[in-house]
Amino acid sequence: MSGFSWEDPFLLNDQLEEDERMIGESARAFSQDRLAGRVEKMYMEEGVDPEIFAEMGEAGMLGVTVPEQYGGLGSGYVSYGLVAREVERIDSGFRSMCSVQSSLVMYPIYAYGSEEQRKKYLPKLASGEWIGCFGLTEPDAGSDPAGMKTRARKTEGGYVLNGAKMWISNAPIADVFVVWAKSDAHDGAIRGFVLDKGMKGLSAPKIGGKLSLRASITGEIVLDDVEVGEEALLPHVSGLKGPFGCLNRARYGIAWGVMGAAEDCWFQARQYGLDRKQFNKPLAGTQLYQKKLADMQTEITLGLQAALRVGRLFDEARAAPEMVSLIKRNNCGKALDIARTARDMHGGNGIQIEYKVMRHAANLETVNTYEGTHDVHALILGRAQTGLQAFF
Ligand code: TGC
Ligand code: FAD
Repeated sequence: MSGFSWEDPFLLNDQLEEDERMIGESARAFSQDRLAGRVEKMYMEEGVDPEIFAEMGEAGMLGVTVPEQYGGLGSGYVSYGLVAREVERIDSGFRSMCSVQSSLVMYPIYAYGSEEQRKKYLPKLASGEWIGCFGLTEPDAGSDPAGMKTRARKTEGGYVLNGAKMWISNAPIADVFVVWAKSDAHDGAIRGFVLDKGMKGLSAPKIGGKLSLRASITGEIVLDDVEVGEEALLPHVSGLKGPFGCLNRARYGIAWGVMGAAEDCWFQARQYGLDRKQFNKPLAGTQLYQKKLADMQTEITLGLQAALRVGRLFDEARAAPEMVSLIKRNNCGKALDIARTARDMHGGNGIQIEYKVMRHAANLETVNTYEGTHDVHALILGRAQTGLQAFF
């Protein structure tokens, strides 16, 4: 038998290719050196620092799976997951910025866009010079995006867009807006449009007062008779499978990301228990404390292994959306439990910003909800095994 590595029980690192390991290590160095020192202030002030996009771009962390000819890294889905894990180890809001840019803005432009759209947008999104956002959710259409009210009306040479999107990450600082609307020119099918900041009738007011994901800016998108040319339409996809194709990738990245946040909570809780004495002994020397640490270690180890498996299947083009639902749901739910437990294990100190665990727990409330809630993914998995849809 070989030795046991308590922080990497199944030797995940040994299962990575050399280039994946290097990308993961460089994402860790970037996140620790450039993000860790900024997060507390941003979180407390609900601040935003658009410069982070350019820094991430320079570090090669945007568009990890997009081919190099368009400014991406041309790497695989395991590498993308490893980047998400390292960024979310610092804060889910920073990972959100990354996921939206890479999976929800660059991916649809790459996969569904014209060559002109790819050349115009992808290099500047990859460098972080431009910031992107993705508008699917509406005030009255969240879990049920098919119920959206946003409309694209055909005109000579283009479209006029009207509607409102809600809860849109990055929107108030975005240069590029990927927006989904029902198009009357396509029998009411959902189509994607790429809009530029400054278009007449397009605005993106900030949503303030969030108690979660405070280091990531969120807004509405208001479309008031926004006129666009034919070149704004994403030509190569029609229907809900367009936005869902993007969500499959972002949800997959989240499954890795939340394990990073959970690892941070676990490591913090372990160290706190070793340092803190009550009843003349370290908290970590009590049975209840150790059971909690063992549960954290187990769930994180299994969650990372599952994410790696789905990443490998993604790279082989054999990943099914239901696999992504399974790991998004499991890993988010488990990470949220771990963060709440870590908060408890810190006692009163656990509510302080400097101990990080309550910030992670508050963030993970959002991550458990966006990109398909925990229960919506249960319904997707329930439908897949019974053949019966239980949404309505
Ligand atoms: P349904 O009948 O199931 O499907 C309609 C069409 O879509 C296709 N489809 C998929 N295609 C690819 N991948 C998937 N995962 C797909 N799921 C469905 C399907 O094949 C069908 O195609 P076609 O050609 O036959 O028409 O649709 P439904 O209306 O019954 O959907 C139900 C449900 C619950 C599965 C779905 O609506 C859902 O997943 N709801 C959750 C909504 C959601 O995830 N919103 C996310 C908004 S974006 C966001 O949160 C970003 S946060 C970013 C950050 O800050 O990190
Ligand atoms: P609802 O759909 O109203 O759900 C409320 C509750 O009802 C949930 O518990 C849900 O599980 C449950 N429920 C819903 N339907 C059923 C059913 N059929 N059976 C049983 N239970 C059900 N969206 C974007 O498009 N782009 C973004 O960039 C983006 N960023 C976000 C950032 C933040 C900070 C947040 C909070 C959200 C963001 N979202 C974004 C929106 C997010 O995807 C939605 O909030 C999410 O899909 C849930 O929709 P909803 O909030 O309308 O909740």
